[in-house]
Amino acid sequence: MKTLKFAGRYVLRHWWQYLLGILALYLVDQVNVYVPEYTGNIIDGLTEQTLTLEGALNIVWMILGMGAIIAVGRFCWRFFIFGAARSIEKEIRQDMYGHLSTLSMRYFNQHKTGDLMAHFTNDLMAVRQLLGMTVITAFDATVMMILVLTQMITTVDPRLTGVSIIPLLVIAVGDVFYGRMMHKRFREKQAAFSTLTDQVQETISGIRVIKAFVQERKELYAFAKTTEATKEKNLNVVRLQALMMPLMDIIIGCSSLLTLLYGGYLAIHGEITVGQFVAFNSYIGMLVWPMMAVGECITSISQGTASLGRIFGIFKEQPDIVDSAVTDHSITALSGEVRMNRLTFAYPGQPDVPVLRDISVTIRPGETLAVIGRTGAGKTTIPSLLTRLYDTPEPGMITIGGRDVREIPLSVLREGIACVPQDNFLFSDTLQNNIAFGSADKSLESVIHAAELACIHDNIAAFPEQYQTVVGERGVTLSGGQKQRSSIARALMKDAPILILDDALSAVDTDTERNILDNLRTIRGNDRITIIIAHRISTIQDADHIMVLDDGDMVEYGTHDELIANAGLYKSLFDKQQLEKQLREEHPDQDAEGGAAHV
Ligand code: DCP
Ligand code: MG
Repeated sequence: MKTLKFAGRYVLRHWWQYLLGILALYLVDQVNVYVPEYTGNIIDGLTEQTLTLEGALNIVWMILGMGAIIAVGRFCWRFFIFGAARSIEKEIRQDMYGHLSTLSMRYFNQHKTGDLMAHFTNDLMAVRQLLGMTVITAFDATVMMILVLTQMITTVDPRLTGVSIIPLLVIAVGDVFYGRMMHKRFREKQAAFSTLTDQVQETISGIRVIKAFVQERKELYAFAKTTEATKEKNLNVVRLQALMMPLMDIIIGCSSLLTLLYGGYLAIHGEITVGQFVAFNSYIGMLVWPMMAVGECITSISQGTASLGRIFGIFKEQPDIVDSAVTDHSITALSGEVRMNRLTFAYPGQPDVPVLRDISVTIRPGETLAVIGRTGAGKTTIPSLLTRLYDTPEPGMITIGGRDVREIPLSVLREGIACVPQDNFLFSDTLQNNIAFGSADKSLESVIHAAELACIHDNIAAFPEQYQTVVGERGVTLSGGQKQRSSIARALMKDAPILILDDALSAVDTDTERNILDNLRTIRGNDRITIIIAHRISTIQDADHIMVLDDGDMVEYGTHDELIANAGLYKSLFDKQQLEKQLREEHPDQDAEGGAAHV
């Protein structure tokens, strides 16, 4: 019911288009039913030899005029109703996109990208079909049926009408069953098609892995199986259609036969004229499609409403993390110290597995906090909580300038934090646009400045198209380190009070890393906060505070020297990495990329 209300809102906005379209449709139908009558009149006039040339011409002109009205009317109903359906499709798509982008990370973790894409393609198409073609078919079939039957009964003969439509009723009833069967097979066909696209998409995205593991042949076999299954499902649909067509012809044939026999009998006995007999045959022909349309409408309505329901499901979904009653809109910028206060957190869905436990630290403006720890220790969870991709279980666990993060307007919070995420992402766009993404100042000078600080300028300057080089799927492919440094440049463009680098230097060699860190120290000054997450000690040893995380617990905290003296986990990581560095220096040819980094 709510789904219908939801669709109704969009339809009502276009009510006048529907009204005009339906009027045009009615006009076409109305005129259409008169054509056989006039043709019949000509025939009767000819057989009875009462028709003068002038009279015939008049009728011809009438028929031509009707043809013109039908042509214009057909244009109008298509234009108005299809136009409205296309507009509604566009509006729903736009609203859906807007709504989707407000939803929280939890939603995207729980839904497959492929399914979300299907809402934008298949489901919207079914809705457009429902609001366009089905509206037309349903209305047209009903009106046509009523008009033609009335015409048959009043201008020809009620008995003949009764006899000849019996086979056509069989079509209407059979169509309902046909519709059901078709619906099922059609769904299977669509599902098979989804599987096929999924597989192609995975193969293309994972082509590097497939090649590296020499799995091309195996993938080919798997694909052959899927295409075979898809073909089979398609054939199921075709078989049903193929069976239906001749059956339909037989039934229509029966109807014509009955008309011929009984109508002929009536004509011979002078109860109807030859002209009426001919007109009646035309009417029978005109009844076929409204009968067939019944099944079509049922199928399309069931598909359309199912799709509407799925689309409405997205709109029902509410973002978890929004500004609320506690938000203080007088806060317009981030300032002051960042404090974690007995921070404990578990991801939604696994509330019994805390990934951070009882973490308390304070970072004052001008300071750098480093976070180090084994993979899965909970490092990335800290920036996720700070930017409120997830909420802390209790207020006060993370404060900025003494205010809980929930009290700070979401846009102020996120604009105040420049983050280089671990899975850095570049759009299929020019490097200039990628680096300026999210910044008000998009000028080339500022972009170059940020790129210089992130030590990526020389690389970019060496590309033939420099900052206009398009990266990503349709452009050049950057190396891992180049991508990381472009992402750092993007974050530096923002010049935010809080900067977070999440493992953002892992693919950068140690000399470049040193340069970038030196640049950071200069530009961050003594009023901004920097948080660096890393696996490599060289990245973080100069930080003011180093937090060592181990499976969600802060096992050590202090400066590099303090932690070395402490002889704990940090010291053992340090020793291990020193050893690896030594080995590398002794055998430089074995490992040129400096891959010792991961602890
Ligand atoms: N986790 C989860 N759901 C998420 C993200 C993470 O359940 N959406 C789990 C996986 C890990 C734990 O939380 O067990 C900590 O994840 P982090 O991403 O915080 O771990 P790190 O950043 O420390 O790991 P890495 O060094 O590999 O980046
Ligand atoms: Mg991480």
